[in-house]
Amino acid sequence: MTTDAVKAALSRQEIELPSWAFGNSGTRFKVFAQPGVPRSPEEKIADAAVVHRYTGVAPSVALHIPWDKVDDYAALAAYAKEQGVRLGAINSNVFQDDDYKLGSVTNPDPAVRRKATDHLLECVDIMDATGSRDLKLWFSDGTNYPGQDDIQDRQDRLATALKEVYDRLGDDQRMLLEYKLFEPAFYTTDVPDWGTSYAHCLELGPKATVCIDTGHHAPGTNIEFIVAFLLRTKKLGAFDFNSRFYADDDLMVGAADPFQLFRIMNEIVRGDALDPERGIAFMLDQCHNIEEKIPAIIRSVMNVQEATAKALLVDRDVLRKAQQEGDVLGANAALMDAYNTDVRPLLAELRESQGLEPDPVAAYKRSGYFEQITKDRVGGRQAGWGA
Ligand code: PSV
Ligand code: MN
Ligand code: MN
Repeated sequence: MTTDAVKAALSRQEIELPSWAFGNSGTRFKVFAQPGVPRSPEEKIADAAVVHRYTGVAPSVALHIPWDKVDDYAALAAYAKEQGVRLGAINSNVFQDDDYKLGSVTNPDPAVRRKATDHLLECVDIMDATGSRDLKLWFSDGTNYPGQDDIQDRQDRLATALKEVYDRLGDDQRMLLEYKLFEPAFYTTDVPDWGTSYAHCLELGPKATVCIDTGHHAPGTNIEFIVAFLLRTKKLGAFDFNSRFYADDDLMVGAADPFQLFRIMNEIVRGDALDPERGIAFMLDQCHNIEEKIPAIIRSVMNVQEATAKALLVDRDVLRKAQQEGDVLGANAALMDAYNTDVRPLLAELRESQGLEPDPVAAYKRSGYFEQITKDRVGGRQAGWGA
Protein backbone atom coordinates (compact mmCIF):
# COMPACT_ATOMS: atom_id res chain seq x y z
CA MET A 1 0.00 0.00 0.00
CA THR A 2 1.34 3.47 -0.82
CA THR A 3 1.81 6.01 1.95
CA ASP A 4 -1.11 7.99 0.54
CA ALA A 5 -3.33 4.92 0.61
CA VAL A 6 -2.26 4.22 4.21
CA LYS A 7 -3.12 7.79 5.16
CA ALA A 8 -6.46 7.59 3.37
CA ALA A 9 -7.38 4.42 5.27
CA LEU A 10 -6.29 5.99 8.57
CA SER A 11 -8.31 9.12 7.91
CA ARG A 12 -11.47 7.02 7.67
CA GLN A 13 -10.80 5.09 10.88
CA GLU A 14 -13.27 5.51 13.76
CA ILE A 15 -12.69 4.64 17.42
CA GLU A 16 -15.59 4.81 19.88
CA LEU A 17 -15.06 6.13 23.41
CA PRO A 18 -16.76 4.76 26.54
CA SER A 19 -18.57 7.38 28.63
CA TRP A 20 -17.52 5.56 31.80
CA ALA A 21 -13.80 6.00 31.13
CA PHE A 22 -14.20 9.70 31.94
CA GLY A 23 -15.62 9.06 35.42
CA ASN A 24 -13.73 8.24 38.60
CA SER A 25 -12.84 4.58 38.91
CA GLY A 26 -10.63 2.30 40.92
CA THR A 27 -10.19 -1.21 42.15
CA ARG A 28 -12.23 -2.98 44.79
CA PHE A 29 -9.80 -1.49 47.30
CA LYS A 30 -10.04 2.20 46.49
CA VAL A 31 -11.51 4.71 44.08
CA PHE A 32 -9.22 7.69 43.66
CA ALA A 33 -11.21 10.84 42.96
CA GLN A 34 -9.72 13.14 40.34
CA PRO A 35 -10.31 16.85 39.88
CA GLY A 36 -12.56 17.99 37.03
CA VAL A 37 -14.31 14.65 36.61
CA PRO A 38 -17.75 14.78 34.91
CA ARG A 39 -20.88 15.05 37.05
CA SER A 40 -23.40 14.15 34.35
CA PRO A 41 -23.70 12.23 31.07
CA GLU A 42 -23.49 15.58 29.28
CA GLU A 43 -20.11 16.34 30.87
CA LYS A 44 -18.80 12.90 29.89
CA ILE A 45 -19.89 13.59 26.32
CA ALA A 46 -18.22 17.01 26.41
CA ASP A 47 -14.95 15.34 27.47
CA ALA A 48 -15.29 12.72 24.73
CA ALA A 49 -15.80 15.52 22.23
CA VAL A 50 -12.50 17.03 23.36
CA VAL A 51 -10.74 13.74 22.61
CA HIS A 52 -12.31 13.79 19.15
CA ARG A 53 -11.29 17.42 18.64
CA TYR A 54 -7.61 16.59 19.13
CA THR A 55 -7.47 13.17 17.45
CA GLY A 56 -10.08 13.49 14.68
CA VAL A 57 -10.89 9.75 14.86
CA ALA A 58 -13.18 9.38 17.87
CA PRO A 59 -16.57 10.63 16.65
CA SER A 60 -18.84 8.54 18.91
CA VAL A 61 -19.45 7.84 22.59
CA ALA A 62 -20.86 4.62 24.02
CA LEU A 63 -23.35 4.96 26.87
CA HIS A 64 -23.86 2.60 29.81
CA ILE A 65 -27.40 2.37 31.19
CA PRO A 66 -28.31 3.24 33.97
CA TRP A 67 -24.96 4.95 34.59
CA ASP A 68 -25.88 7.45 31.87
CA LYS A 69 -29.59 7.57 32.62
CA VAL A 70 -31.35 10.75 31.51
CA ASP A 71 -35.00 11.69 31.04
CA ASP A 72 -34.66 12.59 27.38
CA TYR A 73 -32.29 10.50 25.26
CA ALA A 74 -33.16 12.29 22.04
CA ALA A 75 -32.08 15.53 23.73
CA LEU A 76 -28.85 13.85 24.85
CA ALA A 77 -28.20 12.78 21.26
CA ALA A 78 -28.84 16.36 20.12
CA TYR A 79 -26.42 17.61 22.77
CA ALA A 80 -23.77 15.16 21.53
CA LYS A 81 -24.27 16.42 18.01
CA GLU A 82 -23.80 20.01 19.14
CA GLN A 83 -20.53 18.93 20.72
CA GLY A 84 -19.41 17.37 17.44
CA VAL A 85 -19.89 13.68 18.30
CA ARG A 86 -22.70 11.12 18.17
CA LEU A 87 -24.00 8.52 20.59
CA GLY A 88 -22.75 5.02 19.88
CA ALA A 89 -23.39 1.62 21.43
CA ILE A 90 -25.82 1.31 24.30
CA ASN A 91 -24.29 -0.90 27.00
CA SER A 92 -26.80 -2.70 29.18
CA ASN A 93 -26.21 -3.22 32.87
CA VAL A 94 -27.74 -6.26 34.55
CA PHE A 95 -24.99 -6.73 37.09
CA GLN A 96 -25.23 -4.13 39.83
CA ASP A 97 -28.60 -4.79 41.51
CA ASP A 98 -29.00 -7.03 44.57
CA ASP A 99 -31.55 -9.01 42.54
CA TYR A 100 -28.75 -10.23 40.27
CA LYS A 101 -26.78 -12.04 42.97
CA LEU A 102 -27.54 -15.41 41.34
CA GLY A 103 -27.59 -14.08 37.80
CA SER A 104 -29.71 -11.87 35.56
CA VAL A 105 -31.12 -13.53 32.43
CA THR A 106 -29.94 -16.93 33.70
CA ASN A 107 -31.21 -16.47 37.26
CA PRO A 108 -33.22 -19.45 38.55
CA ASP A 109 -36.02 -17.02 39.55
CA PRO A 110 -38.27 -16.15 36.58
CA ALA A 111 -39.14 -12.76 38.12
CA VAL A 112 -35.48 -11.73 38.10
CA ARG A 113 -35.09 -12.99 34.54
CA ARG A 114 -38.10 -10.86 33.56
CA LYS A 115 -36.61 -7.79 35.22
CA ALA A 116 -33.27 -8.31 33.43
CA THR A 117 -34.86 -8.91 30.03
CA ASP A 118 -37.04 -5.83 30.50
CA HIS A 119 -33.91 -3.78 31.09
CA LEU A 120 -32.42 -5.06 27.83
CA LEU A 121 -35.63 -4.17 26.00
CA GLU A 122 -35.53 -0.70 27.59
CA CYS A 123 -32.03 -0.33 26.17
CA VAL A 124 -33.44 -0.97 22.69
CA ASP A 125 -36.03 1.78 23.33
CA ILE A 126 -33.11 4.05 24.21
CA MET A 127 -31.37 3.08 20.96
CA ASP A 128 -34.51 4.13 19.09
CA ALA A 129 -34.28 7.56 20.74
CA THR A 130 -30.51 8.03 20.33
CA GLY A 131 -30.28 6.53 16.86
CA SER A 132 -27.70 4.02 18.11
CA ARG A 133 -27.07 0.94 16.02
CA ASP A 134 -25.62 -1.40 18.62
CA LEU A 135 -26.85 -2.95 21.85
CA LYS A 136 -23.92 -4.35 23.79
CA LEU A 137 -24.65 -7.17 26.16
CA TRP A 138 -22.34 -8.36 28.87
CA PHE A 139 -23.62 -10.75 31.51
CA SER A 140 -21.87 -11.22 34.83
CA ASP A 141 -24.01 -14.36 35.20
CA GLY A 142 -22.43 -17.52 36.48
CA THR A 143 -21.94 -19.61 39.58
CA ASN A 144 -19.32 -19.88 42.29
CA TYR A 145 -19.70 -23.50 43.37
CA PRO A 146 -20.16 -26.83 41.61
CA GLY A 147 -23.80 -27.83 41.89
CA GLN A 148 -24.96 -24.29 42.67
CA ASP A 149 -27.24 -24.25 39.61
CA ASP A 150 -27.89 -26.31 36.51
CA ILE A 151 -25.39 -25.26 33.81
CA GLN A 152 -27.55 -26.54 30.94
CA ASP A 153 -30.73 -24.86 32.22
CA ARG A 154 -28.83 -21.60 32.46
CA GLN A 155 -27.88 -21.86 28.77
CA ASP A 156 -31.57 -22.38 27.91
CA ARG A 157 -32.57 -19.34 29.98
CA LEU A 158 -29.88 -17.27 28.28
CA ALA A 159 -31.05 -18.34 24.81
CA THR A 160 -34.68 -17.47 25.66
CA ALA A 161 -33.82 -13.95 26.86
CA LEU A 162 -31.50 -13.27 23.92
CA LYS A 163 -34.19 -14.35 21.46
CA GLU A 164 -36.77 -12.02 23.01
CA VAL A 165 -34.39 -9.08 22.74
CA TYR A 166 -33.22 -10.05 19.26
CA ASP A 167 -36.82 -10.09 18.04
CA ARG A 168 -37.29 -6.55 19.37
CA LEU A 169 -34.36 -5.12 17.34
CA GLY A 170 -35.18 -2.78 14.46
CA ASP A 171 -34.01 -3.42 10.92
CA ASP A 172 -30.84 -1.37 11.35
CA GLN A 173 -30.08 -2.41 14.91
CA ARG A 174 -27.69 -5.09 16.09
CA MET A 175 -26.85 -7.04 19.20
CA LEU A 176 -23.23 -7.45 20.33
CA LEU A 177 -22.67 -10.33 22.72
CA GLU A 178 -19.57 -9.89 24.84
CA TYR A 179 -17.91 -12.78 26.68
CA LYS A 180 -15.60 -12.92 29.67
CA LEU A 181 -13.70 -15.84 31.08
CA PHE A 182 -14.50 -15.21 34.75
CA GLU A 183 -15.28 -12.49 37.28
CA PRO A 184 -17.46 -11.85 39.14
CA ALA A 185 -18.40 -15.53 38.87
CA PHE A 186 -15.50 -17.83 39.70
CA TYR A 187 -16.69 -21.36 38.89
CA THR A 188 -18.87 -21.11 35.78
CA THR A 189 -19.66 -18.10 33.66
CA ASP A 190 -22.63 -18.35 31.31
CA VAL A 191 -20.90 -16.57 28.41
CA PRO A 192 -17.25 -17.33 29.16
CA ASP A 193 -15.69 -17.40 25.71
CA TRP A 194 -16.04 -16.47 22.05
CA GLY A 195 -17.29 -19.94 21.15
CA THR A 196 -20.29 -19.64 23.47
CA SER A 197 -21.04 -16.15 22.21
CA TYR A 198 -20.61 -17.28 18.59
CA ALA A 199 -22.95 -20.26 19.03
CA HIS A 200 -25.70 -18.08 20.52
CA CYS A 201 -25.23 -15.44 17.82
CA LEU A 202 -25.42 -18.08 15.11
CA GLU A 203 -28.67 -19.40 16.55
CA LEU A 204 -30.12 -15.87 16.76
CA GLY A 205 -29.34 -14.69 13.24
CA PRO A 206 -27.40 -12.05 11.29
CA LYS A 207 -28.13 -9.14 13.63
CA ALA A 208 -26.25 -10.85 16.47
CA THR A 209 -22.46 -10.70 16.48
CA VAL A 210 -19.60 -11.22 18.91
CA CYS A 211 -17.83 -8.46 20.84
CA ILE A 212 -14.20 -9.21 21.70
CA ASP A 213 -13.03 -7.49 24.85
CA THR A 214 -9.26 -7.86 24.67
CA GLY A 215 -8.99 -8.23 28.46
CA HIS A 216 -11.43 -11.12 28.79
CA HIS A 217 -9.33 -14.17 27.96
CA ALA A 218 -7.10 -16.68 29.68
CA PRO A 219 -3.44 -15.60 29.64
CA GLY A 220 -1.75 -16.62 26.41
CA THR A 221 -4.96 -16.78 24.36
CA ASN A 222 -4.31 -16.03 20.69
CA ILE A 223 -6.80 -13.19 20.20
CA GLU A 224 -5.90 -12.57 16.56
CA PHE A 225 -6.95 -16.13 15.78
CA ILE A 226 -10.39 -15.36 17.23
CA VAL A 227 -10.50 -12.20 15.10
CA ALA A 228 -9.58 -14.18 11.98
CA PHE A 229 -12.16 -16.88 12.65
CA LEU A 230 -15.01 -14.47 13.40
CA LEU A 231 -14.18 -12.26 10.42
CA ARG A 232 -14.32 -15.24 8.09
CA THR A 233 -17.74 -16.24 9.43
CA LYS A 234 -19.04 -12.63 9.48
CA LYS A 235 -19.70 -12.82 13.20
CA LEU A 236 -17.24 -10.20 14.42
CA GLY A 237 -19.27 -7.17 15.52
CA ALA A 238 -17.05 -5.15 17.80
CA PHE A 239 -14.03 -4.78 20.04
CA ASP A 240 -13.79 -3.52 23.57
CA PHE A 241 -10.15 -2.47 23.50
CA ASN A 242 -8.03 -2.30 26.63
CA SER A 243 -4.92 -4.07 27.84
CA ARG A 244 -4.05 -6.35 30.67
CA PHE A 245 -1.14 -7.93 32.45
CA TYR A 246 -3.11 -10.36 34.61
CA ALA A 247 -6.92 -10.42 34.28
CA ASP A 248 -9.50 -7.79 33.31
CA ASP A 249 -7.10 -4.96 34.13
CA ASP A 250 -8.78 -2.39 31.83
CA LEU A 251 -5.49 -0.55 31.26
CA MET A 252 -4.87 1.66 28.24
CA VAL A 253 -5.03 -0.35 25.01
CA GLY A 254 -1.60 -1.00 23.58
CA ALA A 255 0.09 -0.32 26.91
CA ALA A 256 0.75 -3.89 28.01
CA ASP A 257 1.31 -5.57 24.65
CA PRO A 258 1.49 -3.30 21.60
CA PHE A 259 2.60 -6.26 19.47
CA GLN A 260 -0.65 -8.09 20.24
CA LEU A 261 -2.62 -5.00 19.23
CA PHE A 262 -0.67 -4.91 15.95
CA ARG A 263 -1.41 -8.60 15.33
CA ILE A 264 -5.11 -7.97 15.91
CA MET A 265 -5.15 -4.98 13.56
CA ASN A 266 -3.18 -6.99 11.03
CA GLU A 267 -6.06 -9.48 10.84
CA ILE A 268 -8.50 -6.59 10.50
CA VAL A 269 -6.54 -5.14 7.59
CA ARG A 270 -6.06 -8.60 6.06
CA GLY A 271 -9.85 -9.09 6.25
CA ASP A 272 -10.47 -5.62 4.77
CA ALA A 273 -12.55 -4.80 7.85
CA LEU A 274 -11.14 -1.45 8.96
CA ASP A 275 -13.50 0.86 7.12
CA PRO A 276 -16.52 1.90 9.24
CA GLU A 277 -18.75 0.77 6.40
CA ARG A 278 -17.70 -2.80 7.13
CA GLY A 279 -19.69 -2.55 10.36
CA ILE A 280 -17.11 -3.46 12.98
CA ALA A 281 -17.16 -1.14 15.99
CA PHE A 282 -13.74 -0.39 17.45
CA MET A 283 -14.53 0.72 20.97
CA LEU A 284 -12.42 1.37 24.02
CA ASP A 285 -13.47 -0.14 27.36
CA GLN A 286 -10.96 1.07 29.91
CA CYS A 287 -10.62 2.70 33.31
CA HIS A 288 -8.06 5.30 34.28
CA ASN A 289 -7.67 4.77 37.98
CA ILE A 290 -4.47 6.64 38.68
CA GLU A 291 -3.66 8.56 35.50
CA GLU A 292 -5.32 11.71 34.20
CA LYS A 293 -8.29 10.56 32.13
CA ILE A 294 -8.56 12.70 29.00
CA PRO A 295 -4.87 12.48 28.01
CA ALA A 296 -4.95 8.72 28.78
CA ILE A 297 -7.86 8.30 26.41
CA ILE A 298 -6.09 10.38 23.76
CA ARG A 299 -3.03 8.16 24.27
CA SER A 300 -5.20 5.05 23.84
CA VAL A 301 -6.69 6.35 20.61
CA MET A 302 -3.17 7.09 19.34
CA ASN A 303 -2.04 3.58 20.30
CA VAL A 304 -4.83 2.08 18.18
CA GLN A 305 -3.92 4.42 15.32
CA GLU A 306 -0.25 3.43 15.51
CA ALA A 307 -1.03 -0.30 15.51
CA THR A 308 -3.38 0.25 12.57
CA ALA A 309 -0.81 2.25 10.61
CA LYS A 310 1.74 -0.54 11.07
CA ALA A 311 -0.80 -3.15 9.97
CA LEU A 312 -1.58 -1.08 6.86
CA LEU A 313 2.14 -0.88 6.09
CA VAL A 314 2.55 -4.66 5.85
CA ASP A 315 3.62 -5.41 2.29
CA ARG A 316 0.81 -7.84 1.44
CA ASP A 317 2.38 -8.94 -1.85
CA VAL A 318 5.71 -9.80 -0.24
CA LEU A 319 3.91 -11.53 2.63
CA ARG A 320 1.62 -13.56 0.36
CA LYS A 321 4.52 -14.62 -1.88
CA ALA A 322 6.61 -15.72 1.09
CA GLN A 323 3.65 -17.63 2.52
CA GLN A 324 2.97 -19.40 -0.76
CA GLU A 325 6.62 -20.32 -1.19
CA GLY A 326 6.80 -21.66 2.34
CA ASP A 327 9.36 -19.00 3.21
CA VAL A 328 8.77 -18.99 6.94
CA LEU A 329 11.40 -16.40 7.82
CA GLY A 330 10.53 -14.17 4.87
CA ALA A 331 6.85 -14.13 5.83
CA ASN A 332 7.65 -13.38 9.44
CA ALA A 333 10.06 -10.62 8.33
CA ALA A 334 7.34 -9.00 6.23
CA LEU A 335 5.22 -8.61 9.36
CA MET A 336 8.09 -7.56 11.62
CA ASP A 337 9.35 -4.93 9.15
CA ALA A 338 5.99 -3.24 9.32
CA TYR A 339 5.73 -3.62 13.09
CA ASN A 340 9.17 -2.12 13.62
CA THR A 341 8.42 0.95 11.51
CA ASP A 342 8.13 4.20 13.46
CA VAL A 343 4.74 5.44 12.24
CA ARG A 344 4.57 8.49 14.48
CA PRO A 345 5.88 10.90 11.79
CA LEU A 346 3.32 9.55 9.30
CA LEU A 347 0.48 10.09 11.79
CA ALA A 348 1.75 13.56 12.66
CA GLU A 349 1.75 14.43 8.94
CA LEU A 350 -1.75 13.04 8.54
CA ARG A 351 -3.04 15.14 11.44
CA GLU A 352 -1.42 18.27 10.06
CA SER A 353 -3.00 17.63 6.67
CA GLN A 354 -6.36 17.45 8.47
CA GLY A 355 -5.80 20.76 10.25
CA LEU A 356 -5.07 19.04 13.58
CA GLU A 357 -2.08 19.50 15.86
CA PRO A 358 0.58 16.82 15.20
CA ASP A 359 0.76 15.88 18.89
CA PRO A 360 -2.78 15.56 20.32
CA VAL A 361 -1.67 15.14 23.95
CA ALA A 362 0.49 18.26 23.84
CA ALA A 363 -2.31 20.17 22.12
CA TYR A 364 -4.76 19.11 24.82
CA LYS A 365 -2.34 20.08 27.58
CA ARG A 366 -1.91 23.54 26.05
CA SER A 367 -5.65 24.03 25.59
CA GLY A 368 -6.40 24.90 29.23
CA TYR A 369 -9.41 22.51 29.20
CA PHE A 370 -8.20 20.62 32.27
CA GLU A 371 -7.74 23.82 34.27
CA GLN A 372 -11.22 24.92 33.19
CA ILE A 373 -13.04 21.71 34.19
CA THR A 374 -11.11 21.56 37.46
CA LYS A 375 -12.48 24.99 38.28
CA ASP A 376 -15.99 24.41 36.95
CA ARG A 377 -16.75 20.91 38.14
CA VAL A 378 -16.89 20.17 41.79
CA GLY A 379 -18.07 16.78 43.03
CA GLY A 380 -17.39 14.52 40.02
CA ARG A 381 -18.83 11.05 40.51
CA GLN A 382 -17.47 7.53 40.36
CA ALA A 383 -17.86 5.79 36.99
CA GLY A 384 -20.75 3.43 37.29
CA TRP A 385 -22.56 5.02 40.17
CA GLY A 386 -24.99 7.45 38.63
CA ALA A 387 -23.60 10.43 36.79
C1 PSV B 1 -17.16 -6.26 31.91
O1 PSV B 1 -15.93 -6.55 32.51
C2 PSV B 1 -17.04 -5.15 30.88
O2 PSV B 1 -15.93 -5.39 30.04
C3 PSV B 1 -18.30 -4.98 30.10
O3 PSV B 1 -18.05 -4.47 28.82
C4 PSV B 1 -19.01 -3.98 30.93
O4 PSV B 1 -20.15 -3.46 30.37
C5 PSV B 1 -17.84 -3.01 31.09
O5 PSV B 1 -16.80 -3.91 31.48
C6 PSV B 1 -17.98 -1.84 31.95
O6 PSV B 1 -17.91 -2.18 33.31
MN1 MN C 1 -15.98 -4.84 27.96
MN1 MN D 1 -14.19 -6.03 31.19
